[in-house]
Amino acid sequence: MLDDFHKGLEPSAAPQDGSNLRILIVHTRWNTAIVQGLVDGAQKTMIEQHNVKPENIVIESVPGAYELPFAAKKLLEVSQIRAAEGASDLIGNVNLLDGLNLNSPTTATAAPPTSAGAGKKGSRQAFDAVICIGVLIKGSTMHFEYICEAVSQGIMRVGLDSGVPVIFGVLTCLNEEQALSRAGLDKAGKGHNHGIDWGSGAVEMALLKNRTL
Ligand code: DLZ
Repeated sequence: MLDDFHKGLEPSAAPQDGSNLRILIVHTRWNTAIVQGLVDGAQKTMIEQHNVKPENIVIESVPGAYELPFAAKKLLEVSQIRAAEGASDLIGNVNLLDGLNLNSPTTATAAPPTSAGAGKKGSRQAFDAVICIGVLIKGSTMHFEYICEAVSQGIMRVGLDSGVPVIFGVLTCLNEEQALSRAGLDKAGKGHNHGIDWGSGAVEMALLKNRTL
């Protein structure tokens, strides 16, 4: 065994300043206590370690993990449209779905993402990254396998199709103990909150997306 073996995400060598970034977290309402721990870990890490402004982290929820890809895609499109419109009342934890017809074909009119106006009060900025957070726990049927496959493929597709990084923050666990441990909520206190890694990963990938070579 190597002495300096690092289990989990090795921090990036480059500085990861998220002060101009706007990040969307979409989380499920299944297994809420565990999910909340993961959301908290991601949010805290982005604010405390990467200087993301609290008002630039938008948090939305969906019923279950299966709904994550759709919500990520839809909310990304909405943020891109609003950024393009340049309207001024979108900042903080606003419900992006308010007043919007989720069945409208917005993709056709979606403008490219922009980071213009980052951090200015009252400005609109498209999301620079999305973190999809959920916890899937295996039951006695094949349901788990189907949802895991669909969600992981769906989340990958949203990222590649939109050009905006989407972090796969979904625990796929064989039992509740595994999930608690991976949210840092196990009784023994030996677990690790993967939300921390997802927060750092979102900032790193958002900076990569915005990088001009
Ligand atoms: C139905 C279901 C089951 C059995 N288990 C979970 C789970 O462990 N974690 C989760 O996030 N969602 C679960 N769901 C709900 C599905 O993701 C989805 O919300 C429904 O099938 C409706 O599309």
